[in-house]
Amino acid sequence: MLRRRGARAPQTIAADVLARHGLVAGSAVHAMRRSYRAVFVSDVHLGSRASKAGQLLDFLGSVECEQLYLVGDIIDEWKLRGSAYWPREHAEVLRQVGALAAGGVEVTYVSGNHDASLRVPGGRPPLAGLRCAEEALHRCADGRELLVLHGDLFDPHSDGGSLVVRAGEKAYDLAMGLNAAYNGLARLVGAEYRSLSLALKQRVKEAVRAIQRFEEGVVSEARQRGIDGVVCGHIHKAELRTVEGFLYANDGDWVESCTALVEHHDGRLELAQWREGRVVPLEAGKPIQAPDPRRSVPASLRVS
Ligand SMILES: [Mn+2]
Repeated sequence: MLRRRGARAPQTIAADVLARHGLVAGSAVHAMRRSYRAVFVSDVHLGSRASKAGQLLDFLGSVECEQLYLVGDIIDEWKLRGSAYWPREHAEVLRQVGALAAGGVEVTYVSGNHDASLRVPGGRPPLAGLRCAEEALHRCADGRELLVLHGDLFDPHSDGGSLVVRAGEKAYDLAMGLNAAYNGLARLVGAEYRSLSLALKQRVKEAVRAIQRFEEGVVSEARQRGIDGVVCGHIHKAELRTVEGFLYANDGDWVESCTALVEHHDGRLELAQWREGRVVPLEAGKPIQAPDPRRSVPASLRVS
């Protein structure tokens, strides 16, 4: 099937081509990139087939920042244990992160439950030049102090990959899909379908409760430490809001939603999504659209 090309901003593509041929000064290309003070990404799950590593490469290639936080589950050790799946794009993400660190970006890799080997004392960072930690403290340009951690410690099911939450979300999608057809079906076949729908609703309730408990746990940690809020990942649900006066920021994931948390140079925080070949700021509280199923820029035009 033919796919629409050129969804990425044309001037960016042109700049890439010109830069590749040495026809544009580096600073001119820089000027076309979105510039942030800090960028937070998590849950990339490199080594798993679901990882949207290619989209992350495009995203990283179109932004510049002073600090990059990798907020856990960047490498999926659980998957790597059972398979040898490691395509070029996955290696390329680590290479690109290394290049950013070498270029002066302060890169902090906060470990998650899927890359917990980094938590072992003396665990070796996957790349030279990265700061590796279980958690980090980020000071925003406006003075706010945020605890940066993956978040699995607040999920009682994290040893199973937060199955309750994910299964619940799938059930929610299914329930919503069924809902449209439900009334007709129920009339046709009766009580069995009615009880199926009730079971699904129960799963959705459980998932919503699990997410609430997670958010409450994370926020109470900020309260106990006397800081302004938390940046986390883990549950694959991007969010940016204030809970009882504390900031709850979740940078989402690069398995489904292709989202990141960004800090502007004045300290303002924002959620962003890589969609249609560009960075799209997300409005707080609005549902997040599905991202592109595949990379949107032809390989020949990508920044290397
Ligand atoms: Mn996780």
